[in-house]
Amino acid sequence: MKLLFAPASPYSSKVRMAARYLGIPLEVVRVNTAENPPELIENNPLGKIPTLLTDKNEAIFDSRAIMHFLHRTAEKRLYPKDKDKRTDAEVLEALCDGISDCLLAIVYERRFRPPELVSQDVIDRQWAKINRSLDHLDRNLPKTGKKLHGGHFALAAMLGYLMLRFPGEWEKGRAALAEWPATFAKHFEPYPALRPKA
Ligand SMILES: N[C@@H](CCC(=O)N[C@@H](CS)C(=O)NCC(=O)O)C(=O)O
Repeated sequence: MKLLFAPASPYSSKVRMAARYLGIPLEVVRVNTAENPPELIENNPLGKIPTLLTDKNEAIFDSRAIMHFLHRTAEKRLYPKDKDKRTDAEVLEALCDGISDCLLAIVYERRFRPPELVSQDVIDRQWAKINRSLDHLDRNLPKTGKKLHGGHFALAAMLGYLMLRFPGEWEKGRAALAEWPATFAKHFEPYPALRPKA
């Protein structure tokens, strides 16, 4: 299977980590979404990554659909069997992906608008959501051991994106959250290689 991805993308990082954890090999193809590459837009009209192309040449997106596809494909599980634990894992993933959405909105606001049109109000509104959510995570970190699930990978990818794009802007007063990536890396060795990178 082939994954259209970019190294800095938190959602791509999440999916790559999950596939590695499950032992599913992926051929990764780096794309630049800004250039609308034909292989991407012909398979995903949204032009977003990650997009997975299966061996039957079906296109699967977005990252959560890919995660659930990987869960159904693998022998090992990516989401807990217990219903309540599974809901907790899915909500954690939704929260972390939602934070990544806010972070990306800030990055795009600065990257794609002329400096005089960048809206500080838009950026502040996103930071308010991010700060509330990071405080919540700092108080409610998931139990992290050998058994990992989709929520762990979404959290690791989102924190990796924060470390890449916003170093020094989120750690203060959130010691537990700031220490979590090191704990995660002890249980998932490929983290340094697969976390979001420039
Ligand atoms: N909800 C989507 C979000 C994917 C997304 O926004 N990816 C970004 C890169 S990190 C992208 O493709 N941006 C290009 C664009 O929006 O045109 C998912 O979970 O896969």
